[in-house]
Amino acid sequence: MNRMSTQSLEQSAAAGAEPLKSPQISTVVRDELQDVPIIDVHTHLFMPSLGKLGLWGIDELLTYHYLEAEIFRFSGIQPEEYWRLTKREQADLIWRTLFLENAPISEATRGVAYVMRELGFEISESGLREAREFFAQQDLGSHIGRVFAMAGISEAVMTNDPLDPEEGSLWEGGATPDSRFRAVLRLDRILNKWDQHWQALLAKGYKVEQGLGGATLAEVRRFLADWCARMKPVYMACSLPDTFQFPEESVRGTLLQGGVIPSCREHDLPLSLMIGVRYQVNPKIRLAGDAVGKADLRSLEHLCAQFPENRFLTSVLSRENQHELCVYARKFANLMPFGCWWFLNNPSIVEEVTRERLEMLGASFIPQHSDARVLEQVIYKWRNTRRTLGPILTNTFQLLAEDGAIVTRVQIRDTIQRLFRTNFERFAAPAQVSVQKSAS
Ligand code: HDL
Ligand code: ZN
Repeated sequence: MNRMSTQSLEQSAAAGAEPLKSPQISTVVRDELQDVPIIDVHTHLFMPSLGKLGLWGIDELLTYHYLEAEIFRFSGIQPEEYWRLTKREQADLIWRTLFLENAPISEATRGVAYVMRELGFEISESGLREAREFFAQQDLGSHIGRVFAMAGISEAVMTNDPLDPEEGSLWEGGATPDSRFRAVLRLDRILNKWDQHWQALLAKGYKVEQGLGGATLAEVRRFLADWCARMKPVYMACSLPDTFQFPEESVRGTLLQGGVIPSCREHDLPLSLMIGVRYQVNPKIRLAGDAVGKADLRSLEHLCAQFPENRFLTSVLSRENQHELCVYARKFANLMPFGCWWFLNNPSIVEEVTRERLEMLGASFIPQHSDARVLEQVIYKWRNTRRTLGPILTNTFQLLAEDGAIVTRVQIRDTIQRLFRTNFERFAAPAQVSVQKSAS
């Protein structure tokens, strides 16, 4: 390695360009991961002006559908009986059963235990009471700031449903934007449940027909244009079943081809496809009742190949689909894999998926999103992501150093910035996502 003069070494050290020795790499990776202001590219959080849609506080944390799935395994309570309880009674039951009577060792229970500890509360009867008192005194605006700072995120990307009667009317009434939140035009009701929702568009003055005849596709594009103007989304999105096919002679196939995909091009927006859900395999447990299925990703291949001008931000739910998603991302630059979604967001799987993505895609993917439904979940979901990815990125750079390249703090910082910020900023609607200079 060429010797640098002492002075230039000091200059380069200050600038982070000094070659790192292998043992230094883990500390640099940990620090840069800690410092990066992450963009959380998919959540179910809401900006304050969307009111009660935004969930926060200990009773919402405890009645998260991930924990509801677990309570039915530990407690003898039947779903029908559980749903008759009040939210507080549900939270009391979950707290007692999953946190006091049993060790909170699952990913979702341990996460709430971490949030409680970070906020200064014990895992005890009194801890729950004190937490409730704390949350009752919080002002949401400043609480959001505190929670985002604790989680190390700068923005949360929302999931906004224009056909949800409550949310739609809030947007139509002029919901005040909040720079910490980005909007997303979520299209499940149009693409997956057209038969149940086409009349909502008709009622709003869009001349659509159930059979998609007449001016329907143009009117769907006009509906999307109106909502793009209202929400200024950073992408359009839809979750899709494991049986999703494209092309397909179907309502969804026609609406995608003639409505959503051209509209995304018109507005320079990616389309987020979240593929692999087996909806409501157990409807008795409601939101917790969805499962997973391996999808045929040739649908994705056809979309990326047929629409090279479109960008597809894609997460797949089945672990068995992850490797082929990486292969497809190598074939199509308009495909951006993101996140370890839902049943994948567990360290054992995040590690496998992230390693194969780094090996096959370098830093050209988005490693994670929180999918948070309750504000304070971002505290544990992003702490867990940093904890899981630290050793993986360290190993990646140690291998690079071992194989003869010079590794520097600047390189590590730039890689982490790309993974957790700039990949999204460049892929999403550039006009909407303020490309903030990364923290120096
Ligand atoms: O469709 C989605 O966006 C999924 O993330 C569902 O909301 C799912 O219920 C979920 O919360 N997964 O984490
Ligand atoms: Zn989600």
